[in-house]
Amino acid sequence: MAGRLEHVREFDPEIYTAIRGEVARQEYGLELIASENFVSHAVLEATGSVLTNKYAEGVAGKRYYGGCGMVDVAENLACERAKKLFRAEYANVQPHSGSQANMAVFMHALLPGETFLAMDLDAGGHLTHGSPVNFSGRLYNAISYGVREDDQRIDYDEVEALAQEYKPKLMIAGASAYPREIDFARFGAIARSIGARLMVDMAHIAGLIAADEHPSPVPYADYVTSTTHKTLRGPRGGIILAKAEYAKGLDSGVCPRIQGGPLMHVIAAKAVAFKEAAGPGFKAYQKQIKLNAAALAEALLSHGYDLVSGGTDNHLVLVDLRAKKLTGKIAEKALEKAEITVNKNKIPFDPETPFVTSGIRLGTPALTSRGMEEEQMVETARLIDLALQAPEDEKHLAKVKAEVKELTKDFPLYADILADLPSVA
Ligand code: DSN
Repeated sequence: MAGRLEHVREFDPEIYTAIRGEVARQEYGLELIASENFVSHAVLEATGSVLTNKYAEGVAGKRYYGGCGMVDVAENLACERAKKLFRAEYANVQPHSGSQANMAVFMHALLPGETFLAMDLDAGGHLTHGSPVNFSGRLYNAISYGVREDDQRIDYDEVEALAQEYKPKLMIAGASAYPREIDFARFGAIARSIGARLMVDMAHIAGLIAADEHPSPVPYADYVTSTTHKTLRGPRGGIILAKAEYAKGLDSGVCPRIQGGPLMHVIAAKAVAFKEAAGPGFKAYQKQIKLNAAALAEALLSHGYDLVSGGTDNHLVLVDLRAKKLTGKIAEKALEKAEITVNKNKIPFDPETPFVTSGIRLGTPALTSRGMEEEQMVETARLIDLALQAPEDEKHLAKVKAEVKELTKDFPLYADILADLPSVA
């Protein structure tokens, strides 16, 4: 947030109070949602800029509206930086979200009713990878692969067999709740063997990939989609990377097929985030995210928690709560009362519904952004365990919350912003 919000405070105290309360929540809580992060002040300023006022349908240099000179500068910088960061031939930085990025690729690669193969949401995939309640499952013929029951890892032989059986036109790799490295080379080989195109949705691990902390899908995939706000630590939004030959088709896949005017303030903020990701410190940051996830996993194991696949290779840990006789729903609620924010999450072969679940998903990008290291992950695991020992005891959870606040005080995040935001009576 650029500035002191004095205009919002004066004009709309209710919204001001909600924003101030959220700054305080982020400052004094332990944020463990694996898909969230804390952006820099530079990204916040660009997101809050007057670029929000500009309509710019089309692409830089070829717009449907006048006055696009400055936003063209921003969009060109964002595209060039994204291509360089991920060593890609083409980038489109206009998708408003990861779902829009995926939808634009579907528009380009498939006709309604055609077949694609992707990871089941229940096994760790994503809503837009063929869930029957999503456009992807409603408009196209979605075939799913899962993980093995014994080690909860992707079974590449099963993927290959399904590819051979159904001959999908498009294959999708990528997940939103999978704690292990994904073998994009293997996916590429399977896709090529059946003449399918490969889309990789790298949203969760884009930051790791930018820092070479996870193998890149770019050499193997026809399309790579991502959000910009997870490990990558940019503003909320999506991008598409691809081979140059798909440029024209993907540009129109985004606009006019699924979007009109792009969000130019967000595109400028994406450019800032890509510059940060190419700069000094980002590699060490991504390395620390992984070290922190490994430390959190080990500490949770030592407290007797079961982890899906036994651990983690990336930024997230999926906890199977069944041995603790807890559900994801109960755990999420109890932890929230202690200002530890997680999301309930299905585990593979989960007997519970998505509203209850047997698991919680934890990620370390946000805590790492505020400077926490392995020692604080051990402490975080202790606080999680402490809260979950009495998940319905309000007094107990209030005590844990006080400990959480103490821990966060040593790792200021937006303390300067909060100091500039007086509470309204
Ligand atoms: N909602 C995101 C996540 O939490 O993984 C995926 O879009």
